[in-house]
Amino acid sequence: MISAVAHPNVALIKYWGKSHDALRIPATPSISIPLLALRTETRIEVAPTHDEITISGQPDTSGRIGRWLHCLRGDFELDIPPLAVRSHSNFPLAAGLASSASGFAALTLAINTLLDLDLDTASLSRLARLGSASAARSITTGFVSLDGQASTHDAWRARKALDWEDWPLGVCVAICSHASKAVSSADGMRLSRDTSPAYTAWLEGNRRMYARAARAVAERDFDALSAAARWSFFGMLTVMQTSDPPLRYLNASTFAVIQAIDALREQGVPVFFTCDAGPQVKCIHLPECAELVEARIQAVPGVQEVIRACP
Ligand code: 2P0
Repeated sequence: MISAVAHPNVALIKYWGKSHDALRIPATPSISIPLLALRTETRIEVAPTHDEITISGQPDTSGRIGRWLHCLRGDFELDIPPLAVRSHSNFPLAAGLASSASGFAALTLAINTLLDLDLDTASLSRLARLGSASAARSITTGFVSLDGQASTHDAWRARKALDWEDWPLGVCVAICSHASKAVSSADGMRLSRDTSPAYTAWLEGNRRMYARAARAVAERDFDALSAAARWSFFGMLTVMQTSDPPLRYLNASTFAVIQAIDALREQGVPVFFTCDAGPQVKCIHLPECAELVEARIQAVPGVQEVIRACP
């Protein structure tokens, strides 16, 4: 039996939209940081006849992992035997906390060990990306970029831009709902690409923000990173809200937390926020103001739980 662990990640520069659906090739590069207190552990062993997949003790009814394994065995010619896969996460699933990222990353790492593939980070991230594009960024920790110059599978891979130890930021997550999302990220992205009049401008602007954020990470410039992340979040939100029908992943508590964080920032506290395809708010801050940020978001009505995800 092989066991592997991966952490979900939160994108500061967002991926929202694909240039190739089946190969999960993003239409825009992204940069993420890990949520180190959140983890998915995946155990695998060879099964007698066919894949048996359970997620938190329940059979995987989505079929998503089975389809990914089928693709690796077929199109990518990996000699993967039938697998018994058991995956457990210590955080709510399908609520915008990137459980598919840590899930596919942990499974990719486990398969790499089981089959003695000895793949490097770039190759592992390409395989994980075929399951869920954000999983490519969970193959390693630290500040991780996912980019590629062309619309080809090989070009799009993750790489570590900076070790976490070199700039260990604080991350607090405000859980604003435990409900599963109504529209999957993949369906939401397709809808945005097909219907949002803001989509092309989003792709162009987000590429510029990616370059700025990469520079900010290299220079450890918190204000510059915050500004790029803010643009990326609101750019993605604009595309979601101008999709037809509009994609509504956030709730009233989400917006209340956003206001609270903006108020702290106006008082000079080094903190910014971002959200994904779910109502949770990830608050990124310099380590010295962890208690202040945590207490402030805990006090927002409707916040159900606050998770200190880093350090
Ligand atoms: C991100 N999200 O960059 C963006 C921001 C959600 C909002 O990556 O279709 O589950 O499996 O590639 O990776 C969530 O999308 O979607 C995501 P697929 P995935 O983190």
